[in-house]
Amino acid sequence: MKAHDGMYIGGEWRPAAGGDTIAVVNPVDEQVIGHVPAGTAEDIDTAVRAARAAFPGWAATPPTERAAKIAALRDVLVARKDEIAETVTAELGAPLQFSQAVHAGVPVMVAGSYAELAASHPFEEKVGNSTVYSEPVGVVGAITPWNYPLHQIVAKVAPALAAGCTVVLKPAEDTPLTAQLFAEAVDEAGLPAGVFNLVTGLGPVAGQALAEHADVDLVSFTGSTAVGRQIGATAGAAVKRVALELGGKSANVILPSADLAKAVNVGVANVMGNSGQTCSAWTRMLVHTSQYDEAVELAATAAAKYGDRIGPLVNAKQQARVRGYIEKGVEQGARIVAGGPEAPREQGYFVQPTVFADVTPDMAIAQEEIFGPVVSLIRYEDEDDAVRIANGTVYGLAGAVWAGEEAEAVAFARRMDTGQVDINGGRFNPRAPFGGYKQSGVGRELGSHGLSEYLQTKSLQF
Ligand code: TXE
Repeated sequence: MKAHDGMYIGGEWRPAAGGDTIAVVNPVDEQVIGHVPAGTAEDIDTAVRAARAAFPGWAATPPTERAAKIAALRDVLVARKDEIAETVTAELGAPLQFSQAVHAGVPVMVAGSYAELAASHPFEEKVGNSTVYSEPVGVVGAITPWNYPLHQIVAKVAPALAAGCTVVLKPAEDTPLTAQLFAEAVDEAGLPAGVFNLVTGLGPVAGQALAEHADVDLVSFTGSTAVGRQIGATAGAAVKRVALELGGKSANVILPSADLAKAVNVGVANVMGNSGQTCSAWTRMLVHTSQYDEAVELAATAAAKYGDRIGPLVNAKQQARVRGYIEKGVEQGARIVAGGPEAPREQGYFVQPTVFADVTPDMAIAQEEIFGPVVSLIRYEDEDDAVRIANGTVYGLAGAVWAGEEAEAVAFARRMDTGQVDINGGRFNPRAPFGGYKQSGVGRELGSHGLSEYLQTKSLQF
């Protein structure tokens, strides 16, 4: 079990300077399951100072030694995976099996990939008559959301550490217990004091203080577009590096040659996983007009099977937001074929797995990120029409294409304005860059592209 309930700064556990705490709630039964410190600007400043003090030593640590520490961190995440899964389930509400496989499993893959990349990355390269050094950017302020509590942390902290940066993390206030577990893992792995620091607290207080801190060299943020815009503006004014991973409205394009039943079933599963709280979820299913009615039936049947098998949303605000979108869909003329806006249980922040038919591209449910278990089926006339619809939102984070032949799907995917596309289902690759075109964000996470975010280059000419 997690041993600490404080913040982790400079290798020590402590309460917030102001002494306040935030309650953590289990979204299944709405019971308070713990309290964490409500950090303020003062705590952020203490943590940034600790990270700054640790920076020269960590930056000068040979990459292979940094790699060994990240590998040790991965090993602790493996050893404590049951605890991680239970903690995510307690504060996010995800079914335990999903927490074990995804919430605890994926961060191990990502940490493992950065242990390898830290050891193999060319931090020094000869380019003609120059030597190019990749050097760490400095102190990183990482602000993470609650939807994948540990993955979001590891996807920022592991590459930052691999690069030689030091970090101050402000995790989401809904899921801070997982972040405390992560800090324990860092401590257990033997990372030097101050290399990683955790400040729990509210977004507009601790998060904003971190984003605005003059001695933070790079802010890496994942969350809502509204906050991302603000953080980008602050970073722009200070001329500092920023990485933003924001919302999505990804298209799942089913071409007529595809295995329709498989594409629809996997497509529905993709949205229902994590109760739809996934920025890359394929929330718009694009189906050729000749197969539309059949796809609607398949999707309705698939969604109905989820009934009780999905977890709640993270909090009452998200539940209200998603139910509001379902009502708006009906108002704007879309047809519910599974689920609906009514809450399925009296207790907990549950929303019914919902499928909309007769969705047109201009509707709010086809344009805006809902972040719940809601999938919209949109019909297209021909391939050009499908491309127009797929690209017709302000977002461009992910997507999927299904076709009889891979080459046909690839040709379509190349026409999509989006950062990642799964071909005939795809498989997660921790080394594949992940990030957005258009308003889905700036920068990439994962793999060597993710590592580069935390590096700056210096070239010496001879
Ligand atoms: O996000 P917030 P919310 C989208 C999704 C969701 C919506 C709202 O559509 O429905 O955003 O979610 C911190 N300065 N995504 O309200 O507020 C906050 O404490 C600095 C997509 O939960 O953006 C938390 O740590 N930081 C997404 C983090 O920002 C601030 C994942 C995210 O919270 C801050 C989550 C401020 N002023 C939501 N205000 C994805 N891309 O995966 C808040 N924060």
